[in-house]
Amino acid sequence: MASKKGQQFDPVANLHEIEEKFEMFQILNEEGEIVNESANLDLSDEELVELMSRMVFTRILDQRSISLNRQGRLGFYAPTAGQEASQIASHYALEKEDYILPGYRDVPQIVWHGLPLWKAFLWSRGHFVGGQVPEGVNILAPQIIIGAQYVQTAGVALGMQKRGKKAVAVTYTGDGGSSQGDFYEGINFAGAFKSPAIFIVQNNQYAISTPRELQTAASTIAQKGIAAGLPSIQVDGMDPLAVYVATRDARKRAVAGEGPSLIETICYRYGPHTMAGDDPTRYRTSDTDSKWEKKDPIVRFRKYLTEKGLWSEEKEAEVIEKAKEEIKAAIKKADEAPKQKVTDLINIMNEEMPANLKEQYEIYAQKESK
Ligand SMILES: Cc1ncc(C[n+]2csc(CCOP(=O)(O)OP(=O)(O)O)c2C)c(N)n1
Repeated sequence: MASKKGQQFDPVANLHEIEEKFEMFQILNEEGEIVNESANLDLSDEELVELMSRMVFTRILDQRSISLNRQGRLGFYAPTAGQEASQIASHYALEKEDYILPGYRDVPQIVWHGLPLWKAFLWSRGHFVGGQVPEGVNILAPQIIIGAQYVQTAGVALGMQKRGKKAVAVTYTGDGGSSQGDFYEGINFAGAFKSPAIFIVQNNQYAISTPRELQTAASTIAQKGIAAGLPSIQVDGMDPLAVYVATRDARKRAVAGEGPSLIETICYRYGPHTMAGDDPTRYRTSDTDSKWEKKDPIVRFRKYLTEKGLWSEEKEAEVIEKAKEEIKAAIKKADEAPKQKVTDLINIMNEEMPANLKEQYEIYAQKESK
């Protein structure tokens, strides 16, 4: 094989050259210092404070959700601590008309997009009301099938494109999800149609117990987007400012008709995979945990904002207090929802009763009336 210049083309050197080009994008370092002045950060002081408040709220929501789960008051729960920058700062770059297609760990983003928290709690309990999204809140229910939301996002983005909407479809998966067929199909399809999508891979280092190193031979997950023709970036997922800017820019390109982008956020989940019983001490060491805790997104953002005179202990205490009250009110409202009945499920699933369900419906209606 000869190159244009008549030299031998070296596919191995070519691979290394491409991989080396992926540097992790960072704006705010672990000390809370701006290390990238050229990043064109456009957030006002109020917006910076709002972003921090949302991240603090989300950390408290995680702590409360874990304890509610342990008390048997929540069902399925996938912890989010450590991923606040990746989740909340990417969401902060979105607009209300954008569509979010979340995975099971992405409940905070859909709550901040408008899903009432009490409904999110009902979703966790498997209650159908949790899946009934209010009109005008552009989200799908969290996806449990790993990677499936990637193909769905390509479809939603194509639909928005065809309707001439100036909005994007945004989806999230983990590093494990990036090994699924659906991942490749989704990014490829959206790339081919230049659809307005943003594909975010939250590389939190583990897919349950499988470490990132065993997930793929590719040295970055971001580079997978290049094969599908997508502008792709690897971002410090513990840095809220870098995540915000990368998502903002991806959104701008998508809305301008320049097609989809891929963002890999390098982050860490502090807790277990879910509350269903995995034990992270069997696949991670406390050394690794503490190495990542030093990168904590809230700690570094707190340092930065405090230095700027925008944040204080009192302000944080206020946000925490308010979060606890909101969470308490939401779980109370979830508790007040009527117990779901089989007849409810049949009613909401069918506009007209199918003949084959009629008999069963009547049997259940009778049972439930007792
Ligand atoms: C198609 C499919 N295969 C397997 C599973 C079981 N499963 C649930 S979570 C998970 C790991 C996913 O890890 P990752 O994509 O990295 O996301 P994270 O949980 O770390 O956010 C697996 C394999 C599933 N839900 N769907």
